Amino acid sequence: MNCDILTLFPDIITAYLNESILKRAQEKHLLEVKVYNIRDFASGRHKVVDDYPFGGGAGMVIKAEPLFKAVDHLKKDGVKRKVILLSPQGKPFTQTKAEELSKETERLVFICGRYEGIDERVTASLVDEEISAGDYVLTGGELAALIVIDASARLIPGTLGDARSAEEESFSWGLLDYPHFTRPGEFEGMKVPEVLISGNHKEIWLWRRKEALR
Ligand code: 4H7
Repeated sequence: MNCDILTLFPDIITAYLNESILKRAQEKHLLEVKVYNIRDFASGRHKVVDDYPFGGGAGMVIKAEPLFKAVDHLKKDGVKRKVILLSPQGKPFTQTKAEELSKETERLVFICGRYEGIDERVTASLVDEEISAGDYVLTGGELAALIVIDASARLIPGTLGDARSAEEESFSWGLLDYPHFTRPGEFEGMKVPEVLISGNHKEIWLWRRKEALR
């Protein structure tokens, strides 16, 4: 997976991506993420990225120009890219979509909006796909982009350290998980189910499936 992220708050993105599983995926070159500050593509001495919307209304909107310039800059290498906007209007993100993106060979550009949103001409002429992380409003698109990248990248073969966790995740109980227990076998009077302590592999497997579907 190859991603370019356009944001006004690059630190939010790097803070999350430079930890744990996603950090390792990048080290293994299974995931490549480049983060760009939209402000670096704004013109003028003050590098203004937002403006009042035509027709009034509360708040500011990200201007079209810096976003077009940023995408133009990325496309200078002649490589085709799919431009994705994270927005509450987008198509709801699902595990199926994550699987699709994990196999995507085209480079992906994620645009993270802020303020009241972005100039509609960006959505209309620059954006190929609009995705929503869920039916709620966020302060910015950064959290939504991280959700989409996190859920997708962990499905790239080789990303999860333990091959078994990838296998178990894609197992027949689908998105459902079963309860997990760690030592001690009894904690403040609460016991680990007997089958997990003394059961054989098949019994444990049946118990987990039953619990996942409960
Ligand atoms: C694009 C357009 C994604 C991005 C508008 C982004 C929820 C999601 C944003 C907006 C997002 C999601 C700006 C409209 C903030 C609302 C208060 C950024 N919110 N916003 N306004 N569900 N916000 O994926």
